[in-house]
Amino acid sequence: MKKASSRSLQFGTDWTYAPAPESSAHIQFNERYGLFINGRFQAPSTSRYFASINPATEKEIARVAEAGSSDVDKAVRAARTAYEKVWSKLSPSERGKYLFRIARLIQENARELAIIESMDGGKPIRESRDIDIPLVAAHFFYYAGWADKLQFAFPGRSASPIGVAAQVIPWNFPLLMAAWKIAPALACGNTVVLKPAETTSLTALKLAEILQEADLPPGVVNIVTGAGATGAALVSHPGVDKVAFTGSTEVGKHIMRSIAGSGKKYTLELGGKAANILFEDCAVDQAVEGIINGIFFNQGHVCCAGSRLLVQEGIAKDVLRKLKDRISTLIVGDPLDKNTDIGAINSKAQLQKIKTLVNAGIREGGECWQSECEIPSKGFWFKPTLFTGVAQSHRIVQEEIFGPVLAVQTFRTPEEAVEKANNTPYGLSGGVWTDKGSKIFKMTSRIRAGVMWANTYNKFDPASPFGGYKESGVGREGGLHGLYPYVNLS
Ligand code: TAP
Repeated sequence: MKKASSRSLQFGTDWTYAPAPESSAHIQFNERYGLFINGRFQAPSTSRYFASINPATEKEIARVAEAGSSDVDKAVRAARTAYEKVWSKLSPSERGKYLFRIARLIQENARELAIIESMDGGKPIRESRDIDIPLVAAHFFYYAGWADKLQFAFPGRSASPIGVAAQVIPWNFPLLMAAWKIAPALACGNTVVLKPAETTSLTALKLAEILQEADLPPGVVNIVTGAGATGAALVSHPGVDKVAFTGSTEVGKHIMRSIAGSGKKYTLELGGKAANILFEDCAVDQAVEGIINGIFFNQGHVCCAGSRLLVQEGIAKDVLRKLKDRISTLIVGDPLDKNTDIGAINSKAQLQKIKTLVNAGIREGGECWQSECEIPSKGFWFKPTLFTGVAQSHRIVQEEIFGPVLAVQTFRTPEEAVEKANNTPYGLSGGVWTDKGSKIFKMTSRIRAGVMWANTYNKFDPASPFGGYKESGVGREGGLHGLYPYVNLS
């Protein structure tokens, strides 16, 4: 029995959960992974490999190839050949069959993929097992269904594929972001070169093995691993027809500049600073659970994380007390343990970024409160944190933190809540908690955000579109809307 933790204090007893780790004994990693080009793994022209480490232990899991510009060129050429000779010529129903096969193989390998995602990225196994991987399969199933029904997606118009798509993804939902990108591209008849994030390439490389098992024709999907320079070489390659990027606003702006005037189509899914808005008439306990899910889910490594809380003055005291009580029960630790609520921060650099912004929040006069939970001595961790007494101009209110840190402000009227919610450079998502349907419609129609949840938070479905306003991005992914970026319509 472990020593009483903050969780046990909450219940006034001296018990706590016994460890319940998911076994990783059966997971096999290669010592090193090559680039996946034209249907097979190959050594990079650079001869360089970088380490992919487990952020919970700081131990190396495997080494991953660093693609140079000639590798990127090779991958784009392979994708072009596959596009012209095979994929665009295949009947839509045959394309759909491949996607269904990939979806089923993802389901068959779900447990292994979930464990690798947690080991490589630091997210709790409960999330990778119950959210990430099921959604990955769901996206492939969903777009498999569209492959031979594009005439119904665009009635009265004719849809043709665009060509080669360059897709660059971040580290917070590694395999899910790959699925968001690859599935609609392939369903519409395009071929792909994907660049995963440097810290989380392993599930994309496992996906490459699944694509081999599915007998996907060589070159239809190519995966080039590496750092930012590899991504930059890919998006600016002249053989690319469409760029799909998910990541930070800073890199998104850089990409936009680098492809300006090239005629390439593009979608950019960027950062966010969402507000959860709690009205006095909301169901407070459910709302507190929603706030916890909105910001502490996946260590706050979520673009649409509810990193701001706007609470109506009359219930502010009660909500804060309940929030602190609930935060005190959250278990931070081993991502592979099924009891863990908050896993490891993805990298040392990200941990540093979180610390910098939290320190800025304290310097600017915010009142910082942290859970007293224990954290492991090795690895990258950040305790769930809450800021009160913050002003709209504070960095902690304006900037994306991408960590388990919540900034709390109060409001008196719906107008003030709308004003504050909209007053950041972002517009990706938000949440409204109230008993009144009319208030939900009034608020959601006035908040400039691509996704609004009402009396819930962080719910995803492949059939529903996702994307931002302002500096949160351009274009939509998911659902019927997610087909548009991958077709030319006539
Ligand atoms: P970034 O640093 O922007 O990296 C995203 C991807 O771009 C990575 O694969 C990165 O490679 C690559 N990259 C870096 N510099 C590049 C360049 N000059 N040209 C082309 N590619 C480049 O973001 P991140 O830190 O991985 O992810 C966190 C960000 O993603 C947050 O801002 C979050 O809000 C956003 N995000 C948005 C969404 C949606 S749907 N809006 C979803 C998830 C995440 P390396 O990793 O190897 O540097």
